[in-house]
Amino acid sequence: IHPTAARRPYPIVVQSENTTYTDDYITAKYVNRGADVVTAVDGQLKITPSEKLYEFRTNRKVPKTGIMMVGIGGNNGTTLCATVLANRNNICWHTKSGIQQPNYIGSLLRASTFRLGTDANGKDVNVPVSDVLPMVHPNDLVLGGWDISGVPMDKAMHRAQVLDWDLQRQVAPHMAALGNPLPSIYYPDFIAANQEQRADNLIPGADKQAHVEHIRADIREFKAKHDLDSVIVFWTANTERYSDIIAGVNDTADNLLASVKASHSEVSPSTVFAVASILEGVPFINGAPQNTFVPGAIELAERHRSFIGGDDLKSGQTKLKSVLAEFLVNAGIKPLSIASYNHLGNNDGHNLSAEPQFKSKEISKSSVVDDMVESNRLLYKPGEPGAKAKGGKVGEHPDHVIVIKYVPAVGDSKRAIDEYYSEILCGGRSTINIFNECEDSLLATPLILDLTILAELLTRIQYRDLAKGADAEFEPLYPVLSLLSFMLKAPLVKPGTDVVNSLSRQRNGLEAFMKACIGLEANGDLLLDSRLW
Ligand code: NAI
Ligand code: DG6
Repeated sequence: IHPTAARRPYPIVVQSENTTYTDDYITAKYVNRGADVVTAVDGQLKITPSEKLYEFRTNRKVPKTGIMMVGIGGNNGTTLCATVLANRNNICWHTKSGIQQPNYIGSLLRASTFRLGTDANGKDVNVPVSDVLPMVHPNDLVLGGWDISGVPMDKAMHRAQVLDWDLQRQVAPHMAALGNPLPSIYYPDFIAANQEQRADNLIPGADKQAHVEHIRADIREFKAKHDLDSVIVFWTANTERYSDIIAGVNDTADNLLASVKASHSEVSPSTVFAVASILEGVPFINGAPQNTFVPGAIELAERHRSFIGGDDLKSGQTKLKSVLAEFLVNAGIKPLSIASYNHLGNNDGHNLSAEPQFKSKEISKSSVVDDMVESNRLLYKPGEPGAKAKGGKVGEHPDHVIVIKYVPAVGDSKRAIDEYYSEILCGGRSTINIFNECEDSLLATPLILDLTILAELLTRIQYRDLAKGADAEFEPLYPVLSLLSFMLKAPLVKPGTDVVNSLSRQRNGLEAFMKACIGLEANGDLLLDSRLW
């Protein structure tokens, strides 16, 4: 534990027979209430309320945790390291408006709250999300990772041009102490050709099996060197092109492992990192949009009960879209088209100026309104039975266009314009235009921290189904961590289950889960006290 990061004792006690505390665990019984719906022949919906009793058990020992970022020398990687180091060392810096303190604004865990209940006066009591269950403090994360660019971390931070100069100046010695990024793997076909000049820090050879072994050894060495209990591997490297899904190549775990052995050309660097992490039993999170988690990778994670999460950080334009589209559709207003444009001038923008990499980003940015449309077939006509899918979708859908342009002059400061063109009462039209300007990496960094800290927490939570008896074994959660969806553009979910894109539903889901782990009900907005005599 770093000396500046003195930690408070865990601040919450739930007084209920359903919640028990030992030195090692918080254990809570939880009734999962739902409703089973059957449509009868006459179209009537027959609904039966359902209840299932679970027990959740959270290991209270917060482990010494490291984050290994793939792409640590990029804008997100260096911004994350510098801001964590600034917070840890309490570095304040001069800006043109005064002295700035370090903080974690933008982090759901560190800068937002959950409502726990009401006090004796009926007033809401809200606590920081990070107080609800024992979790790693970002200041305590041990930082490391790989980059195909060998530029030392202090110089890489200068190259990124994200942070104020006075912060860079003060944090530079701490950044330099992190050393150089570990060499990484580079298969030129997967990222834009314009990235080639960065690639000077490479693990030699083209043998993908040897690359998996190399990455696994790096993870083990990092763990041993820093005496870590836990490591999270995080892909914040360049967006790759999509991998083709080919039967016999990457469709099953065994085929994927065989393809790694054969150094098949469709196995991407990010999938190599995912396979290495899964085999090493450390969580792997994909912060970029490409299909790292080919079906074989998901099956491999299931087989090894190793945690994975993705895809693509949801930092600005898409986050707003997951709120606005939901607002319109839930208000009974019908978006006819959503046109989203943005330009940026950082290295991410440079890489995305190549068509195959743009395509990956276009896919992750496009899917975000699908479930909202699907939930309201009053506004959007459903597909006729047997109708063919159009653009992968059945039924009526708004036009949805994504444009990204590379404009070097604006650097990391992304400018995004969105037009929501909707149908309102009796043929009327409404147009909402949004202009959004922000430092991209300053929005992305808190998301990477949240994802890392939540992923670690979720490895410490086990559950048992009490319908199987009072002595049923505790099991880990399902490996695909859909609870991370709030921070991700195209959330990866358990195959066969629905993706939730609505930002508020994603947040409510996480809140309900964390509360279930301490034996509390999810926040309802029934607010009977304010509605009854
Ligand atoms: P960046 O281009 O500044 O950094 C990426 C780094 O990855 C570079 O230093 C590059 O040398 C390195 N790299 C490329 N291939 C590698 C490999 N195989 N192994 C190790 N290192 C490799 O990009 P930035 O802005 O940091 O973004 C990182 C990723 O996160 C991109 O894929 C981007 O699309 C995604 N993203 C970024 C967001 C943001 O707001 N900055 C938000 C959402 C997603
Ligand atoms: C251009 O869109 C660059 C991208 O990497 C985005 O900045 C990033 O994916 C964040 O996207 P959004 O839509 O959440 O702002």
